[in-house]
Amino acid sequence: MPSYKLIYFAVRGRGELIRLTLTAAGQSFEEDRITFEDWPALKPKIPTGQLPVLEVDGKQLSQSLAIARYLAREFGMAGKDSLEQCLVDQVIDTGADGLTAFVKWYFEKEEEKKEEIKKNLVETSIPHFAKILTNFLENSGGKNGFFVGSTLTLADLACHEMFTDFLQLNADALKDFPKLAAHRQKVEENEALKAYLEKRPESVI
Ligand SMILES: N[C@@H](CCC(=O)N[C@@H](CS)C(=O)NCC(=O)O)C(=O)O
Repeated sequence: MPSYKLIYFAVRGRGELIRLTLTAAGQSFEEDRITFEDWPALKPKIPTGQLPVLEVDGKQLSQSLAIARYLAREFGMAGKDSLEQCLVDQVIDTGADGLTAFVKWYFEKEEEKKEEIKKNLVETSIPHFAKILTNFLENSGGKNGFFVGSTLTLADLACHEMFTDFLQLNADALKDFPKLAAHRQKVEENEALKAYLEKRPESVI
């Protein structure tokens, strides 16, 4: 088994899907949590000048979703054939759209604009994403409450991670989406994830 080291900041952000995947696979990994003070000195030494980077036996991999998909393939969490992989990917890419919307709120400095973005997320975007994901959950052929296939895939982790963001803006975001609420619970019943989530440091993003 290769050795894994995740280099990222001390937030969930674009590193968390990688952490969740390694955790769900029962794979131990080292972490280098970079402080914002140390980042400018490290940045020029990183292939893309951005994090996360995953070192696999010392080889540096970039791009969070490429890394997460690579790990999912390694650990049998990517879908069993190319159709299933697409059904998993459509959830991952929806999660990426959700993160893009969420970071707009997170990084907005001006209070009035920030409130406006939040209102739009809570009233429009979050229910929109929840409808899309409910549709995927109902129509991707998943069994046992999972999106795809009958075991946990990257799709389940991506959906969980997306709503970790959204539930901070509206604790009732899943109230009208009982299948997604049950799905969230199902993911949290995974023993390895449960232990990880209980100890995970609080992080808005
Ligand atoms: N598409 C890249 C985006 C990476 C990215 O935006 N990284 C941010 C943190 S989430 C970063 O390194 N920011 C610091 C910088 O650009 O100097 C990925 O998904 O890995």
